[in-house]
Amino acid sequence: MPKIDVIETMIVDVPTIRGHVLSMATMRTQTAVLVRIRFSDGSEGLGEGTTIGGLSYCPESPESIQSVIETYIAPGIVGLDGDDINAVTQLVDRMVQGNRIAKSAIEIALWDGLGKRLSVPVSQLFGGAVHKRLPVAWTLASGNSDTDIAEAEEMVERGRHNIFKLKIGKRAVADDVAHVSKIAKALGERASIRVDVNQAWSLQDARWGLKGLQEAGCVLVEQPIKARYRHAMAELTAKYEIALMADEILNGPEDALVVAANHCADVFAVKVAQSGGLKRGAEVIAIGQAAGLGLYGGTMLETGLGTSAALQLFATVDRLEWGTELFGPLLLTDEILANPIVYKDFNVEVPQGDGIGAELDMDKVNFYSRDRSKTVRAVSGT
Ligand code: MUC
Ligand code: MG
Repeated sequence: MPKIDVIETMIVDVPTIRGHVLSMATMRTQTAVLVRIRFSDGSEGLGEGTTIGGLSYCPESPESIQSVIETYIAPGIVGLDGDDINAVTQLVDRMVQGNRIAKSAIEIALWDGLGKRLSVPVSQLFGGAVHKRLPVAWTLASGNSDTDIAEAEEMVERGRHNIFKLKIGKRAVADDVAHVSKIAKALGERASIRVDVNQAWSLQDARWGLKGLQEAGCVLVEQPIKARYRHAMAELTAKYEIALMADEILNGPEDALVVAANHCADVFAVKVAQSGGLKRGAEVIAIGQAAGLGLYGGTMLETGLGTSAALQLFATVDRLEWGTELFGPLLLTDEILANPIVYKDFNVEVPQGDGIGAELDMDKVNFYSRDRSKTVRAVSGT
């Protein structure tokens, strides 16, 4: 029995290639929490739990994710059988309320360890991959329309992306609509244009915003208003042709059920971390499929590690009608994987190795690591 022996966490701060201007924060660095589980048979599993913009996106921060793992999760699961992922995650759910990103980091490391021990990719453990590559969007968020157009032109030219998500919600609605319209006109038929408001609008703003966006040729709007305004989300979904995508409202299968049952969205942005792990992510997907909603492979702007894990799951999904946005590693100035994910022909390739298919470049990890790596050791008798 491969027991969970040692759980290590590391926080890495990696600069972004430019300021990433979101309605609630401007990112100049991405902070990822990496997890390594060492098992008693010598095998290892890697995981990642990452959020966006410190505490500005959701109630978990990189520091809370690390602290929850070290203080509450690790001591409770050290010594358990690493192959029994359901037993471990069900225990974690009883010990720890909420904190989905922390739970996800551990759960990914458990799947990675199991896949490596069985010499299969994690996608195989979820029934098998049906895609080798998936369409991948890029986010335009420089804060300037002309810079965004130049960036998008270059991406299209290089064959890297032709789906663009524009981050809006910081300016007045009319200015945002003008910004989107300018970019949509410049790119024309060569690209699909979507926006993410990250909850910044009031319902009144959203009524004008959605009208303007659909006239500008934008095909999808993500989380325009606060997640708690479910009825308003339903009103907007019913009233406009432009597809409405649920993001911050969607924290796991329970929320997915509520969103689907109340017609609060046309599309689910499925995020592994926000769902609480790969299995919970699969449950969100199943609810979306059962409700006839569109699916989109979302990101928390993870490094290549979390991105590889998400690819293992999304590769198993019949149809991701809206593609994915698994470009996280490309937003960073440096690569922390020894085997970087391949992006080409407007697609991201699904890593082929065992487990999640990602190996860390430890020199890079140590270089970007905060000066505080901790280890929780197994107690005797386990
Ligand atoms: C979000 O809210 O969807 C995903 C892509 C990106 O640029 O930011 C994230 C967060
Ligand atoms: Mg979003």
